Amino acid sequence: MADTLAYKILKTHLLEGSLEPGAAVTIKIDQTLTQDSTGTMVYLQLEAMGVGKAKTELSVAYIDHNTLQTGFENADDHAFIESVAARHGILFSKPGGGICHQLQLENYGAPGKTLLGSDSHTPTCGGLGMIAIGAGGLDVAVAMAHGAYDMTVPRVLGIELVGALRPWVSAKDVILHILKEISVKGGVGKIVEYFGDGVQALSVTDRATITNMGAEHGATTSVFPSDENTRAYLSRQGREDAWIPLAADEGAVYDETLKVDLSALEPLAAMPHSPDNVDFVKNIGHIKVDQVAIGSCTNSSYTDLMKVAAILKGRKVHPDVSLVISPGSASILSKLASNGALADLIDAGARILENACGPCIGMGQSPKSGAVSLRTFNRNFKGRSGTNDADVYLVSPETAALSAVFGGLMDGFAFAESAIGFPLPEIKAETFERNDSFVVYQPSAGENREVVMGPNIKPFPRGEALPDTVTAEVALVAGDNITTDDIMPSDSRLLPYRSNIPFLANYCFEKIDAGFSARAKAAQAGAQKGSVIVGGDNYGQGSSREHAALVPLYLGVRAVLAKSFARIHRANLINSGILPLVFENHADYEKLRLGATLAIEGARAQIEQDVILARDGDGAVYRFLNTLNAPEKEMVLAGGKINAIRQKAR
Ligand code: MIC
Ligand code: SF4
Repeated sequence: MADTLAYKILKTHLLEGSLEPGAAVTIKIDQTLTQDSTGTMVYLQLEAMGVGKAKTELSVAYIDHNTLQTGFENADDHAFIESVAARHGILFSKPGGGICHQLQLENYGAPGKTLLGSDSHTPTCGGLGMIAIGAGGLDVAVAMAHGAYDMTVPRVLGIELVGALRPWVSAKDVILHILKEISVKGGVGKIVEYFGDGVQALSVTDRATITNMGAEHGATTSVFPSDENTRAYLSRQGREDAWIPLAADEGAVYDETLKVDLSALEPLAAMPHSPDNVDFVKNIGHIKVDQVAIGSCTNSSYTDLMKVAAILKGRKVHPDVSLVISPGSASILSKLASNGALADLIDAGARILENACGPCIGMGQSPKSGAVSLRTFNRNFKGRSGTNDADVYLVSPETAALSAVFGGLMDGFAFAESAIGFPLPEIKAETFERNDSFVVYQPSAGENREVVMGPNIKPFPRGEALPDTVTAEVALVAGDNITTDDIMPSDSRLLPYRSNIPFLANYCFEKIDAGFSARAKAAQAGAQKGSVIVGGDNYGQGSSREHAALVPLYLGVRAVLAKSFARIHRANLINSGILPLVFENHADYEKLRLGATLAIEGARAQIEQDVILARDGDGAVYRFLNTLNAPEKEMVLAGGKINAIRQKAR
C-alpha cells in the first residue's frame, strides 16, 4: 500500500498496536527535548520513576524560557535540571545558547527520526522530515525512561503546495493563510503533511516556521519531505551524514487535502487575540505601532534575521517604535556579528535581546498600556505579552521590519511599489560552525551525581484513585478556545514558580476569573470535596504546560466538562487523573451554572461505558461522551499516569 510520509515514519517506529486512525499505539521515541519552564516537572517525575540512563538515542535539556533570573528561583531550577540531566546522560544546553526548537533543528534533528518534546512547538523539527510531537512533561519523562510514547493515531491532512512565494511574502504568511483556512482547531486529531512542487521553493527554516505554527491549529504534528534542500541545510550545519531522502509513496492517499498556491499569497497578519484571526495587511490598514518584536522559535532563523537586517540597513527605527530582536541561537548571533548585520541592526536602533524565548512568553518587554505590538511570534492570546490591554498582531519578519521603520503596519507590496521601495535582497545561505560553547555534554550516566534542589522546588501533586461516587461543584464556566495561558498564566511574575504548584495555584484562571482559585479551594474543603470546570470548544489549546492540569489537580478539580478538547491538554488532564468529559448535547453547556453541584454515581463502572451520566442537585441528568481509550481508562481509575505505571509494575 502507498503510504503517506507521516505513516511511513510512524511504521518504522511502531512498537504496539496497528496504524489506523483513532487507534491507540505505542511508538519508539528516538530523541526528546525539554525546556526549563516545563522541565523542572519533567525531571521531578523522571527522578520519581527511579530509572537510570535515558533510553533514547539523544535527549537534551534546554534552558531558554526562564532566563531573566530576577531572583534565585530560575537559577535554582537551572541547577536542578543540570544535576538531573547529568544523572541520566542527558545533554544540558545552558541559558544563552538559544531557543530549544531552533537549536534542535540546527544541531540534532534528523529526517526519519521521532522527537518528543515538553513544549507544544516541538513540531518545528517536522521541517526536517521528522515526526516531532509536543507533549506534557510526564509523557516526555516516560519517553526518556522507556524510549516509548503512547498516542492515538491521527488522520493525515495533506497540504499540497504549488508555485513559489513572491518577495515580501514568506513562510509566516503561508501558515497564517492555513490558520485562516482551517482555524485554531482545524488540525486537532491530524498530522499535517506537506507535498507538491511548491515544497522545493521553501528552505528548511521556512518549512520549520510552517511546522512550528502547526501547533496553533492543534495538529499532532506537521511534516515536510526530506529532499535536496534538507541535505543542503544539514550540510551547512556540518551534519550531512544525518540526511536521508524521504517522501510519501507515489499514489499515497490523504484523509483530507487542501491546496495552497504560494504565488497567490500576500502579506498577512493575525489580529488580536487569536492566531487564526487573520486578514491581509493591506485590509487592516496602516495602524500606528508602538512595539515590534522579532524572534521566537517561529521566526528567529539566520535568514529571517538577515532579511530584517537588510531592510533596516541604512534606515532608522521610527521614533515612536521600540524594536526588540531575540536571535534563535548563539550561532546565528555570532554569524550576524561577524558579517556586519548585527551592526546594521544596532545602528538602525534595534534593541538586541538574549538568544531566548524572552518577550514571546512575557519574560520582559511587555508593551505599554493599550499598545499595538507587532510580533513575529506564534501566539497573540490576550495578556500573553504581560500587558492585558495590548493588541498583539502576528506578522512575518519582513512585515515587522518594514513596520518598525514606518511606525505603522506596512504592507511589503505597497512598499515595493512606492518610490522608496527596493528589491528585497536574496539572502545567501551560510555555512555554520557548530557552537558547542553552551552545551554541557554529560559523558555518561553520572547516577551518583547529587540532585540539587533549591527551596522553590516543591513536590508535584499526585492524583488519587477514582472514587466510586464523584461529587463536585461547578467552580468555573468558561467559553470556547480557552488557552493554557488562560488556565495557568505565564509571565515574568509567574514563570519563576513553575516548580512551585502551591504558589501557582493562587493564580489559576486569574486573567479570566480571579475568584476561581478561592472557589475551588472552598469546594475542595466543603461537602462536595472537589470541583469541576465547564468549558466550550477546543478547551486547553496552546501550550503543553502540564501546570494547566497539575494546578487544577492541586485545587481539587475532578473533571473538566467541555464541548471538545485540545490534544496535549486532554492528555495532561488524563495523566493527572482528571476526567475530560465531552458534552453529548452542546445545549447542556448552557444549563450548567456556577455553584451547581454534580454527582457521578458509580463512576468506576461508568468509565467502561460510552456515555457517562452525572446528576445535578435538582436531579437533572447530563450525558457526557466517554472518549477514553483502554490505557487512558486505567490512568483515570488509578488517579493518574504515575499511579497507573506503579500499579502495572506491581
Ligand atoms: C509557550 O509558547 O506557550 C510555551 C511557554 O513555550 C509553552 C510551554 C510552557 O508553558 O512552558 C508551550 O508552547 O508548550
Ligand atoms: Fe519559547 Fe515562544 Fe517558542 Fe514557546 S512559542 S518555545 S515561549 S519562543
